[in-house]
Amino acid sequence: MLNKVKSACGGRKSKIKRKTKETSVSVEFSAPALGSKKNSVKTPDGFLNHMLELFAYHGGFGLVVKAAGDTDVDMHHTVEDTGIVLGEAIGKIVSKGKIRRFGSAIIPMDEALALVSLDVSGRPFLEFNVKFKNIRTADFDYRLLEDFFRALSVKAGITIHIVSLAGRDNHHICESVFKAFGKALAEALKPSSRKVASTKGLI
Ligand SMILES: [Mn+2]
Repeated sequence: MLNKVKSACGGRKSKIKRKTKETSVSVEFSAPALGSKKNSVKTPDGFLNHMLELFAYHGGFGLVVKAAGDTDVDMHHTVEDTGIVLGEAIGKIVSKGKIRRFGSAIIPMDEALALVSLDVSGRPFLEFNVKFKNIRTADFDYRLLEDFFRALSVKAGITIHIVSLAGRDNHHICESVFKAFGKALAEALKPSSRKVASTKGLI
């Protein structure tokens, strides 16, 4: 993925649409360097919207998400496919320029504290060490967030470590995770003057 580092740093904006028999998802994503602040997140779930808005705001990203799906089944397909398409959108801009590659953030939300550390390396991996107090509220199954981040890591080619260090309230735990993910990704996607961010000479 990152072996295309000789291409221009411009074009740090992407748009991906994906339609299956289960879901229809479109994502527009732009890196902070572009200065876009166009944010609009519309999925069938208010909690997921809230989390994606936090991610975009605190990362300084431009983000437009439109997602619909077979929510009469449950939210699984829609949450996972939103992760797939957001991951593809992120992966698309990564291949177009030289970036710092690593990014980390430790972010609190009241009693909750989350660590997110990323390697935008073309190597998909997810470590999701987050313990929720209850697996779901009436509206949202928190376990789906692991599926969301796994899909994103695979499609974007990012090693993602997410560790919840403290927290009592699930909403706060999730907020600290999504804010930290936004901050860490913004750091990793910053332009780098190096030709290749690896001692191998190729990522
Ligand atoms: Mn909130």
